[in-house]
Amino acid sequence: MKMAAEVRWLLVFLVFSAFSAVLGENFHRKFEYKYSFKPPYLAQKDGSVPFWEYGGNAIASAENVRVAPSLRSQKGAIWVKQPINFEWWEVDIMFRVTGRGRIGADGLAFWYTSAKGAYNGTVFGSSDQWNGLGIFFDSFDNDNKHNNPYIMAVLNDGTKVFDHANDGTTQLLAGCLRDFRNKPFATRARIEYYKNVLTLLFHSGMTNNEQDYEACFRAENVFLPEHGYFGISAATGGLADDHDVIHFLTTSLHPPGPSPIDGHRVSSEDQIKLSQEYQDYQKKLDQQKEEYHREHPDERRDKNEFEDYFETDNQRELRQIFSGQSQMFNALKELNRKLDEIVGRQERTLSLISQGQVGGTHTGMAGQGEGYRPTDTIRRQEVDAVLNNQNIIISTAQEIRSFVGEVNSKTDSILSNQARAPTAQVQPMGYDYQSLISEMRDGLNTLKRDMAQTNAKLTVPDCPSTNCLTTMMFLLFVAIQMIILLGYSVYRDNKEAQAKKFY
Ligand SMILES: [Ca+2]
Ligand SMILES: [Ca+2]
Repeated sequence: MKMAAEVRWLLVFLVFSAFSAVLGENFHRKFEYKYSFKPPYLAQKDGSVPFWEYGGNAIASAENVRVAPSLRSQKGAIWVKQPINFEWWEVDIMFRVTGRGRIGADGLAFWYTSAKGAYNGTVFGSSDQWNGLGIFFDSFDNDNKHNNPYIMAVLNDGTKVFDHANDGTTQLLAGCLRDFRNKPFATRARIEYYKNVLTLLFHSGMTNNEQDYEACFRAENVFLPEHGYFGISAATGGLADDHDVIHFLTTSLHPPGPSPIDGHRVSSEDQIKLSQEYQDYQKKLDQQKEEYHREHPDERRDKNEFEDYFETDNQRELRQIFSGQSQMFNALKELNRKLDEIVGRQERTLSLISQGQVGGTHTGMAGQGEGYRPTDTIRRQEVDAVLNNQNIIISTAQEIRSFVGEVNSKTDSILSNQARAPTAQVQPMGYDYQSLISEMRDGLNTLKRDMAQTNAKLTVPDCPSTNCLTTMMFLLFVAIQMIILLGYSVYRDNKEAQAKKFY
């Protein structure tokens, strides 16, 4: 029993750990500030971006990095100073590609390569024949297949030359058709590289909702060089867009489980260092502000402050249009979701019906679809027939019952008649008379026998051969007896009549 309990606990533990492993894609995340930039104060006063280097036609401001401005044939790039010291990562880039033309050029590129690329290269502003990953936001449709703007990932081992003429379609690992130009809000790309799976989520910039990322692609078995460099580049051609990167946020991803102890220590050290740096930076900034205010008159400051509160009619109109549009977009999205749900249900129902048709009409729930009508009609008819039959049976049974009752009563009467029959038949004469008659017959027989004996006695000794008592004499004797009896009875009747008269 003790063993069983232990086994049970082990099972519980195993199930629990399996469950947590399933849920356990919540790897450890760590924000890597040394591989990131973001506003405000993206660039310092001297124009440098901490931990980054930019060149070519790129310009960094406090709010963004204009990697390539909207002028013809511009090329620029920004590369991180240090190679990364972690294996898996996620990079979130917020950018805007804007231009007055209906078509723009050339595009923006995200890089993760074994070495830093150039600042004025031929592939979206940086080096060709790179070793690693390039993700291109290609605005211009070079191959004229009407499939741009396009987002694509291209892997290179340092040997391939990018196929600009075909927009890289012969080389791409994965991609998706997305319009990222001239959006009301900044567009975003979230690139994740974890356990050799590369995914790209894209935020269309149609809403201001932080959660509106959609999958662009997912590629497995992607092997990137270790300790590479992050970079962003952009280029313009005959047509030109502004290519602004607002933020570049890097997060290192660590597999679930106990996080490395030294990593923890380093991060806490880093935190202390970072907060120290931040405080220093803040102090410097405050000093600069004070100096600025001292140097410049108040009116200018006021003008700058109030600029934020005003908007032109066009701006207001646009803002209202955008807010209305984003509401419409949300409503449409909700509708789309519900429609999907309905379509799903319909398909499920259809599959059930087809199952029902294949498996016959009498398979429970499945038979209720197509088989409903004929089955029900037949059943109704059957029910009607059964009801009719039942009614007939009932009426027949009633008839039979009444008939049986009749028979019963008749039998009763017959039985009672039979029971009364002997009395009824013999009643006029009376039972006593019968026995009296038989007695009288017996008596007469006895009398005859006695008379015969007497005759024999009389004949043999005393009487002559002729009878002593003749028949005449006997009859006479009987007649006299009868007369006496009659006379008595007449006398008795008269006496009774007389007695009745007295009353
Ligand atoms: Ca192109
Ligand atoms: Ca194309």
